[in-house]
Amino acid sequence: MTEITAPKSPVTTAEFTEGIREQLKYGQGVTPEQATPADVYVASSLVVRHYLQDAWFKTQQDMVNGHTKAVGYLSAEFLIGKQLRNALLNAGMLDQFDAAVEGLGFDPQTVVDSEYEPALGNGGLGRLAACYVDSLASLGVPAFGYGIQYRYGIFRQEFDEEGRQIEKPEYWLANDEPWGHVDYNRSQKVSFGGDVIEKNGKKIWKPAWSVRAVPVDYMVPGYASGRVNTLRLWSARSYDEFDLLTFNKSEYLDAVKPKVKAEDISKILYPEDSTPEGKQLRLEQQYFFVAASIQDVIRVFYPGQDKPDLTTLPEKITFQLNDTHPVIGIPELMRVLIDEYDYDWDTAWDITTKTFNYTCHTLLPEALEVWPASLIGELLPRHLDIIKEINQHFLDELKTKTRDKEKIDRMRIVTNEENPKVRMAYLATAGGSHVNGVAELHSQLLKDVTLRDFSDLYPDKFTNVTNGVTPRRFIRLANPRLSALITEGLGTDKWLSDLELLEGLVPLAKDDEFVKKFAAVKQANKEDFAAYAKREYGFDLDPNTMFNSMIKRLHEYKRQALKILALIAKYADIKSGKVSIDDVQPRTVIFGAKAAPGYYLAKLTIQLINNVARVVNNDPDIKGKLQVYYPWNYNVRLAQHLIPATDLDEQISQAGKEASGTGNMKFALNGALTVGTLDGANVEIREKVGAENFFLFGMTVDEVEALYEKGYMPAEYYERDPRLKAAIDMVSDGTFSNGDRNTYAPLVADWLTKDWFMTLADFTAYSKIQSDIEALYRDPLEWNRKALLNVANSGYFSSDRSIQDYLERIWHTGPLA
Ligand code: GFP
Repeated sequence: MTEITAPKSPVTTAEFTEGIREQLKYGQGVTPEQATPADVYVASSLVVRHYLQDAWFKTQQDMVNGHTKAVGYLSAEFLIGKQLRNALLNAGMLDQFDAAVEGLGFDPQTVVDSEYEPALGNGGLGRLAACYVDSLASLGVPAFGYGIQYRYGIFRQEFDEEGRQIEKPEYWLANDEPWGHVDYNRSQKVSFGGDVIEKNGKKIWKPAWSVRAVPVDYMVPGYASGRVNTLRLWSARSYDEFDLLTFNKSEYLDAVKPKVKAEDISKILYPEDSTPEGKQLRLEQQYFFVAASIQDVIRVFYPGQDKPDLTTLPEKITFQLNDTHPVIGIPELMRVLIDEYDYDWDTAWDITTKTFNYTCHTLLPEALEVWPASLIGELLPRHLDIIKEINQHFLDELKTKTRDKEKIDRMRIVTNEENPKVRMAYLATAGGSHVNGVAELHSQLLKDVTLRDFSDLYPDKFTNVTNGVTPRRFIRLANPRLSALITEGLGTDKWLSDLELLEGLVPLAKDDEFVKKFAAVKQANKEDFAAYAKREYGFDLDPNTMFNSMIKRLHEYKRQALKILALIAKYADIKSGKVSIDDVQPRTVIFGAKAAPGYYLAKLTIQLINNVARVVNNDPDIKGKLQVYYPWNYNVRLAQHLIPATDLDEQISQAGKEASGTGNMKFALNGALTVGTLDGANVEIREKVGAENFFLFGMTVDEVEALYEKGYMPAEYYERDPRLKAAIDMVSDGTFSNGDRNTYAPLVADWLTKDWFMTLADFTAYSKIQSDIEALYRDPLEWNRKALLNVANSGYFSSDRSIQDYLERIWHTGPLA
């Protein structure tokens, strides 16, 4: 018998129905007959919040009154995706919702689809933060996610007639947003600019202006844990509109900032930062949310205390810095402790270093933030003082650890040059207890290369936590058919909170009947996706072809260029008659990616992909055997539809550049096979699922390094491989630009003369592995057996396991009693 562990619902269908009726009447002001699906969506969301309210209170009370240290996850991005279905699942109300909504005459899916996706992140980093808050709540660990409620999230991507990316503002807050509770009564003041004066030997910061940070609270219900944590996203408001009666006059004088300028702070995710104003705005954002969060933590954990004993702070909370964006929190906590609560330097430093930890998500040196000291000085003069002092203390400490002067110089937090800079990753490493990378290989490279000097002198600070993804959203919600089959195979649905139970499916890979059921799930998902793509984009996908996806930020190191060049080479093979069309294994290639608005080569790559799609899809010689689609505006929703329908996924970054990847985990867990390099978490995925169930190709980290060392000449590869040459020539000769030879010239020039991420060097190996892929795909039973083994052996990649690792290795805390 199937054992069901799904959360018990706190609500019956009748109660849910009544709740919706009430909300429609008193909240939306409509009768069920007048209501639109969007009204029912808002009403249903509020019903869910209503039933979560008590658990939310209790979680907070237990957190504040108990002795379990909480986690404060500080992140500039939380790419949370749509909330309603996820909240229903975690709270155990899915069936009640479906029945209630149907009873009122609505289609549940249409209601759920009315939700506008909060686009509060860019890619993997932001989605990881969202998976982590889900897992923290599901494990019952008290936690806050702290970030920004951007009014405009990541831009909405469109393509113009030429296939170029157009960025449109993403005004996701245009409609009712029932999940975020705006709490004006718990706002915080955040100040900027001004000067530092000295009075009685004490430094005092006299800021020039302040903004009001208003918390917007999102409930984060755990799956079957009965716990509800908080995601607190700050929204910037002007004091211009503030109620003067309740606000101290003298304070108000420095508070005046025009509404527009103040509200700009939380207006947009990643403002363009090529100008000094853009840079300043980013720093304003970073300081804004960490300063508000630190004050908020003191408010929450030391309620009503004028002189709290903040030496206990590290017992109350541990702050995880998600990349360098929140690192300004380190000098901010020092400032609060020293200037506002009169602690001496050493005590403040002790508290600070015990409270912070830092996760690094990159290996690209340019992605480690470095701020001009002058900018910090202008915007946060007191913080610059403190950073300089941290730097000095740190250099003194280093002198006690090594005599290597060059090494000490390399490790400076504030560089020693005419226009000094502050290295935020170094500040985070010096100012926190632990530093972690996000996959084994990445953590090793952090120690060996990126932060080598630090790991030499502080080896104990360094650790690894391999990323993970939540099985609730990415299997149960995204792939209900597979979920049902897994539950059938295992005889329990406990795998949803203990994903390693998936191993129980391994023996079933020998059972042809089960493998066929698994194949039928994939086929049905492909048909669903084809229908979705038709509805949403007008595409005509053939579900009887291999679905081959590459979805991730568009970046040269991720090498979308490798994929498109291989595709063009295949097209050229067919056009030149080298390959007969009848021998071509039908394949549908699907891209999803946004490029940063100022990233020229990435945008040109998008244009190329769109035009390859246009030419190939319309070429009668191809007979539909090779199809390329690029659904615009890739987001969490599209990922949830596409991942379950994918046969083959691409993880083809240059070895040593992708910190981890999390898409790779989602695909493996949904039964796609991966073609990939030995990079990031691919290495661990391949170890777990078995080398025979993973298509490996390309140079290793050592080979890449050796080639850089030797002097990489991409043109040699172009000359050597005629297929590569044919593909690049086709890009140059105007085939994909209506005869214009200039369109892609900068891209081609870069490939032939620079090609920093060695796309050309890996091309031949990548092409070769395609025949293995196609041979296996011709044997559906074997393909699906391997795909099933990917699912069965990927349980390790649950974000619940990642959080367990953080608890043991870094946070040293656990679930509420
Ligand atoms: C970044 C890294 C990825 C990593 C995620 C989460 O994501 O390798 O998996 O952070 O740690 F690059 P992207 O912004 O590239 O998606």
